[in-house]
Amino acid sequence: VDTVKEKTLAMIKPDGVGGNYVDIIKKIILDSGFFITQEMQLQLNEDAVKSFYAEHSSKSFFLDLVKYMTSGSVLIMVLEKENAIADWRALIGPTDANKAKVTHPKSIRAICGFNSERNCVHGSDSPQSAVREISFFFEKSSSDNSTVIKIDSVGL
Ligand code: DGI
Repeated sequence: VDTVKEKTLAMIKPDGVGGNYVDIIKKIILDSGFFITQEMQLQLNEDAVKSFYAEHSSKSFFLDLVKYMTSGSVLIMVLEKENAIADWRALIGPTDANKAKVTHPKSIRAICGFNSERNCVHGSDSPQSAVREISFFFEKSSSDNSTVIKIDSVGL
């Protein structure tokens, strides 16, 4: 039986990049059997975050989330392996890092997250989200890249 590789979008958020967690997170990713097929460090601006998190625009925490996500650079990665979407979600743990520390102490959010907002990492939550989020960062036409400021781009 052929194994079908799946892609998901992973992001190390500003507290992860700023807190020097990039190397440890990448080690966990590679040790867990994922391939990092694309990566790019970015400084997101407000429009980019509002568009990326549009489904949360009516939430009370939305403006705080925008402020946090624009507070420093992020590292965006495309991860590839069989069952990548669900496996990456399992590896990062629950949204609330405080809960993660109790219920999933080995999860990435338990290791480097702070609370339900500053939770260190992102992962696509469904196949539809993965397609949308990967194309949000990596497959835009060059005339439509005004929402993010690219710091460094590495195609692995
Ligand atoms: O898919 P997740 O990142 O696990 O969670 P989500 O899609 O429900 O929420 C997206 C992000 O919004 C989450 O990573 C951090 C932020 N967020 C979610 N719930 C809360 C929140 N921020 C605050 N301040 N309070 C919340 O309850």
